[in-house]
Amino acid sequence: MQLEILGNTESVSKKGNVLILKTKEAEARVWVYSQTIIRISISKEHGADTSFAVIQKPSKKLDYTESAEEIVVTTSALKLKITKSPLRFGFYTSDGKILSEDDARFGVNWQGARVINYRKLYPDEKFIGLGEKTGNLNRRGSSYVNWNTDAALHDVNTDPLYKTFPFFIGLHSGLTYGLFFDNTHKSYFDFGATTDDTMSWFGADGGDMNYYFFGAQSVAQIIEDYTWLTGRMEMPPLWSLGYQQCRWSYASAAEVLDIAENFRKDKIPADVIYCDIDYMDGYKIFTWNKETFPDPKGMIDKLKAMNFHLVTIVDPGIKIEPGYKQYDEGVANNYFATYPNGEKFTGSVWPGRCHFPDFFDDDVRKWWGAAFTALTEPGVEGFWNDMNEPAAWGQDIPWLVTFGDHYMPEIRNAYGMQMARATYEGARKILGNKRPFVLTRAAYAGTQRYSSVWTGDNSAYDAHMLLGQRMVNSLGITGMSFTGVDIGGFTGDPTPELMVRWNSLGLYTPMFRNHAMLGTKMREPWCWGKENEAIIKKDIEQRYRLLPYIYSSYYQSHQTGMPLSRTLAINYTQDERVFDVKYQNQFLFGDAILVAPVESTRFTEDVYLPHGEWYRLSTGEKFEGVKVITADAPLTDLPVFIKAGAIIPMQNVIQSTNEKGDGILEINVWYGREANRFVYYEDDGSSYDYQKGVYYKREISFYPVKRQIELSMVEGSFTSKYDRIKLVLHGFRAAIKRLKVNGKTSISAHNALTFANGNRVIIVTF
Ligand code: MIG
Repeated sequence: MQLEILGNTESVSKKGNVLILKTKEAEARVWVYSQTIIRISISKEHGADTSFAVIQKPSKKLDYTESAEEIVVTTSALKLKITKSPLRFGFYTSDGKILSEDDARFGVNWQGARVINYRKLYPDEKFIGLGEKTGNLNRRGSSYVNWNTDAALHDVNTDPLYKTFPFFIGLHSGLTYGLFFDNTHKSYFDFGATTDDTMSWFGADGGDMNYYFFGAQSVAQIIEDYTWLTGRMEMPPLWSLGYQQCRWSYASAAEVLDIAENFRKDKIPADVIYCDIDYMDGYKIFTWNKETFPDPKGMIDKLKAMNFHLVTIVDPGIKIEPGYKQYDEGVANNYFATYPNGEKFTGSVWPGRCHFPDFFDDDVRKWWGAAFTALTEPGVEGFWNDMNEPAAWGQDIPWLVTFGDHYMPEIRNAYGMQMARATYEGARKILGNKRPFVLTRAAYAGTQRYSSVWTGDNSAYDAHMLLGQRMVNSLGITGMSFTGVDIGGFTGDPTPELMVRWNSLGLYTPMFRNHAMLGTKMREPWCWGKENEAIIKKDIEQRYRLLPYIYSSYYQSHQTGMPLSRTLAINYTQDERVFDVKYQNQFLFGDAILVAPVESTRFTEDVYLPHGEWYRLSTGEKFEGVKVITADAPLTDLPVFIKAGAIIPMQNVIQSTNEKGDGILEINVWYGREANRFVYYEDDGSSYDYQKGVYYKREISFYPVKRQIELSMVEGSFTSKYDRIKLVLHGFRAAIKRLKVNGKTSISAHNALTFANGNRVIIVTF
């Protein structure tokens, strides 16, 4: 195999907004995307410039200076120093601090078709990111492969898994940078995993050395930039944020209805129930089993009457069976993946021998999307995409399989994303102004535009619960905010303690779904004895209490890409202790709720509270930050802390998001020394009218020195579903002095104070 290292620059030119540098081996192109984002693409043979992930175009401007030795590309925030001989790239802050640079010796090189970038590794450098990966929060010392895989039975070290997010953030010398390697081939990341401590590297089996460098000086800003580049999620349907109950499988309509009824009978809030593969006729996609689900519409109507939404699974494999609509149409139109000789590729999955739609093709996506009427007509609004790595029985799919012009190895990692896209676009069209819920197992960078994700087949043991939380936190770094794990663990049977504990953590997961594998014990909240059911119920109720806060936090994801579940590395980047393996699973849920996951066998836990002051949610006890505390952690009370100054809107317990509740929006404020604000957001929770200004948004601010709370004017034309606001003040030693509503009205708050549950309460009617 030939090794070629990028050599000396032979020519430099600028064509419009792209700077072009040629060496004997290849051509490097440089674009500025924003003041903090620069793209470099190095290729021996630049082809069409396409991306599944990126939705932005480069800026029209590129400023650079050139000397005999180097070229410097400058933005207001960054300097890219390009050394000409040999051609090497180094990124600096505008004031000249080095962020990241090529290894001077090896830089970019090729080993055959494989393209690699060796980069200098700094002694204190840490790495976070790559989305759904096993291992520690700090990925220093680890290496990973991206090759979307049906990783059934994966353990806490398995790699690769289902998804590909070739984006990481590097941290060193008090600085931050990000790097997105936009390449769908099998790819590799090595964060200093070898004993050579001088280099980190990444590369791919083929394609171009095509990456985006992010130079913003905070993790939050880098996430904002990355999601500007690759897109952000739309507002999710509110019902999908409620409790979701799933199982492989509820075997009949009667069982589905029975489960739903049980939630209502036991007054356990829930919004969603799922049909896994057994609802279909012989696992044929877009069909219903006539015996077990004879009247889907009748069933769904009954579910709707109980305020339940139904989500159904779809797999990519289309059964080979003449007479089956999807098969006939797929064959007639050549919609399936083939071998190079045009023969259709056949693989076996649940339905038996199958062909696989080429989701990379526009027509195929349209055809697939339109087929969802079989599900939407009876009333399904949620679509669960499984097996889309793609998976078939056996270890692998022949690498000869072609999708259009591409062999599978070139684009396998984007197949699941394109299936989710087809599903989303189809459902979007059919449902008109209604928001679909899409959930996918396989994904590539940018999938947040189409779908939520879950972490696949986890297992019912503690280490997997903790791993799942790290994965959710890590997915958040890579633009995926709407994420979840199978609560309880897919494989195996959790102990009652694990089930209760996992559920108490699950309520603080962006997607709150209980799911279990075929053959495991039943998992629903009432399967664990009366006492445990009561705890589970209370925790699910807490989820519903928090929905106004959760929904507002999703608005942040929609606006800025900031995820719901935030590793502490986002806000406390320079604090070494948040990377300590002991505390690495802790996270902020939204702006202000710190959650410390605890194994089900431990009833006290060391918790690291970062900078600031913190209140234990359950007791009101206050703690100084930058300290480790030992927290009680009985199964009834997961250690959850509220940041001083926090503003958290809540509502009363409702049984589903369809219920109006008591009409009171409860704004909870925890006293803190620093001023704080929270953007409260609400809309109809189900349509796209919010994109036309039909929303309700106001800023809630707390000023400790003035002892003032302010509710700003409302922005948007939506009428809030709450007709009263109640302020609940926690940890205030003295009353607030002033309450300012809508900018103008300023009233003295003293007289309005009453006491309830030890907290001072003001009721404001507007
Ligand atoms: O071969 O549809 O990860 O959530 O329950 C297994 C059955 C196929 C794998 C998914 C899991 C789902 C299961 N599926």
